[in-house]
Amino acid sequence: MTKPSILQIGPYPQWDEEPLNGAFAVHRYFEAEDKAGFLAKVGSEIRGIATRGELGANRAMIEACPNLEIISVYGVGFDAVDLAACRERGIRVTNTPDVLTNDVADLGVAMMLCHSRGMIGAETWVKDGSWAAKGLYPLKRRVWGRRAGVLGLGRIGFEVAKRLKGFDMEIAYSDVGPKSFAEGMEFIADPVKLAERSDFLFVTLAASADTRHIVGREVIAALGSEGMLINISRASNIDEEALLDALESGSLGSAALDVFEGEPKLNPRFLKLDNVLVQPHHASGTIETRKAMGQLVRDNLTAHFAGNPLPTPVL
Ligand code: 8YV
Repeated sequence: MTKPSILQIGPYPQWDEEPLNGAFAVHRYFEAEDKAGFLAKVGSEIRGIATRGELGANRAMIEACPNLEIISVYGVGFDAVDLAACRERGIRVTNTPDVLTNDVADLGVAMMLCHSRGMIGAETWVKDGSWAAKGLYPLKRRVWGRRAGVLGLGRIGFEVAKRLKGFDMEIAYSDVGPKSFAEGMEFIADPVKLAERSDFLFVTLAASADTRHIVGREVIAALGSEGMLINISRASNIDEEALLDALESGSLGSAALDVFEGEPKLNPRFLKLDNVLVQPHHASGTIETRKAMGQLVRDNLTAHFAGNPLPTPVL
């Protein structure tokens, strides 16, 4: 039996490459120098796309593959897949929810702790001899007992909130409506009001056209000069220009960010700031979780080509 042809949009760890190549005829898009030429050559063979959360598949790519049946996303976020183009042609879409939830929540909380307590600067203080030469490290801000806001109480937001309870924090959240499972958390519909009463604001919303720049100038101003913004969702949820302006002027206290517009290239303004903690979009980046994500990408493709129900369908 001939193996179904797959277009692979970005690299995966070796432990995924081997089984993927075993089960499918894999065309490595990310290695092609002339991407358009590559697509023109292999496009008609392609029945599946294996991509990554942040890379997705746009309309031009989907159109270049007239026999495409399924897009399997290595990530929970599918905002970079053109769903309208998929719907028009009945193309199935899958993602990798649940398996990454705890790791993403862990990194969000770790970023809050690390940044609030100034741990990166503190390490430099030790290693560059400042401790011995200058003495005590400047005092930083407490985490426990303060007020946290969670913008988007989905799977990841809920796990963030659960962890924050362990720090005796006062937790509130915004979502499309109150959630029955949000015990001990205050529901505040308006993100501006949520930011106003929060010391730490976690952005844990699934990104879509509707949530674009939901954290805009008003929310950032409401969080204020003592507040910290933590983003473990997608850059598009935040107005990055407004964020940079506020971090530069000090009207926002600080930010801890795992995602950026145009990543992996960052706006160079971020690199000059001491009040921002930057991370390379690795909230799901543990060996355990990435293995589970890779397995789910393959399980979805395998189920589709065997005519079985998809384990984690989006469309
Ligand atoms: C990436 C993610 O997919 O889950 C998501 O939506 O963005 C991440 O898990 C991951 O970095 C692999 O590319």
